[in-house]
Amino acid sequence: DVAGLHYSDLLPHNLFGQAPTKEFLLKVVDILIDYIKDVNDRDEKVLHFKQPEEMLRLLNLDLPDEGMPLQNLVDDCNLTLQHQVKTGHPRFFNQLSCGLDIVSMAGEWLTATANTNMFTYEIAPVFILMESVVLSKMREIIGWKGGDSIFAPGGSISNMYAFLAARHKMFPGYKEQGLHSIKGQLVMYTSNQSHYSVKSCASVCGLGTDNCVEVPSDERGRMIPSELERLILERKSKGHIPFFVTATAGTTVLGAFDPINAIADICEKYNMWLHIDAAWGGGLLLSRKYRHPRLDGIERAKSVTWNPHKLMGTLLQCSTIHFRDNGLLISCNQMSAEYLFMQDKLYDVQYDTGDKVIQCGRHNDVFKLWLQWRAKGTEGFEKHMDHLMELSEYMVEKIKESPDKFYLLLEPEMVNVSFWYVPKRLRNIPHSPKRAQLLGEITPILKGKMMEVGTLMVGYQPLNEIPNFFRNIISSAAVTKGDVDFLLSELDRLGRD
Ligand code: ABU
Repeated sequence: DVAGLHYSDLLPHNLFGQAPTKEFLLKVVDILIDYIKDVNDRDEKVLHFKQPEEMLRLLNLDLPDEGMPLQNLVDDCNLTLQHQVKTGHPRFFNQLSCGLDIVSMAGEWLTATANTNMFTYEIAPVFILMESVVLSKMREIIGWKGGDSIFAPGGSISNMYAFLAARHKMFPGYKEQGLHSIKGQLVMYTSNQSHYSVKSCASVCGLGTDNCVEVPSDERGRMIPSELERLILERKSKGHIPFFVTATAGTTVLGAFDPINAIADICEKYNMWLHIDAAWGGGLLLSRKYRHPRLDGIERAKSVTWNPHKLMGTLLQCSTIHFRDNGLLISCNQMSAEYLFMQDKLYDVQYDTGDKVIQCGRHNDVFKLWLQWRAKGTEGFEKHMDHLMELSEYMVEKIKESPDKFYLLLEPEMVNVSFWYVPKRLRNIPHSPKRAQLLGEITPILKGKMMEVGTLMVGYQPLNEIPNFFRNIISSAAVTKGDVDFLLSELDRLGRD
């Protein structure tokens, strides 16, 4: 019992604090283990939705002047998880990152306990070596020998690292002299289905969003290479400098794969840097069955973003950026802070990876992935990818078996299944833009019901001219065919007129 105990009773404040520290931590771990049990219990709800005002009334989030007893903290932990959406629940289909991999989670616990910063070998010797092993394995899977990589805080920042390295390689004077060293307007290209971080990078890095050209995509959401070439020539004719293309391997909404080889041919022709944003689809590199033809040609890119916290199920966050050439990251980002990256240390300072990045403090994102990889093996990841893809194929089949109740928007290339639920009153009438608009109006209403009932969660969004539709994601190892059956029947139950 921790009643009556306070922060000051714990280590390191209390020299004899081992027993109360253990007691407190075991109480917290009990809560975590209960939560893990609930996450995996299909009789438990995915969420207990409350409006923010009601949530604020239920919780006491005040920061007191005087510290509270440890029992209050244990209660806080309990209450926090009670109100958390169970993203690891087998009926959570809402986000690209979901599931709760137990080994990866254990890794995250250890990471928190080690509580180290990832800038120097000096203070993170084992984790720095692990990064090197894991990242070179990932580059080998991409199809490269050598190269360099780094863990970054999310796919958006990983994409930005690619942009920075590309600009540095092609315009090395930028680092010291800034924008004025480049005589002409730089232009970057990406498809109109790509992640918004690409456009954001144009804004943050001084190009302006007008110089991030959106290339049209085909009916399945894949960049049209002839359009890319047309738009490159259009800007060249204005004297601009097209230099960077981001192709997407697994778009956020449709899960589409841009045709990498055709895009690589164009990049080579015009001497442009090809970056692949495979934050979402990169996991399929681990599947011999599904990586082809989707990721064919990825080895021709100069940089690749790949987020293990998505398809691979590693705990958030775990994002990586890989470069075909070695030496670029350090040359681009090195600031040689003398207080951290001294050159006369006891060991080979090449292991001080912190000078390769634009941040200083860097979270340890490798251990949970390394531990998970040890547990599953590369073959285990391959089985996981094949399983997710097969389940998605099963869902598509089931949707096609009920064309009156569900409208499949397109044959997916990945685990994103895009569809409308069709209520009774809209069945048996031919599909038309008007009917699509009505289905689009129903979608958020149905999502609202889903959240109020709490039995499942599926995301929705509009896409260009397409009104709101459901985007179902199967990227959690917890999902079974039974859960897919439940999802469709529950949607039908909630969607009854
Ligand atoms: N970075 C894209 C994540 C979007 C999603 O989970 O839906």
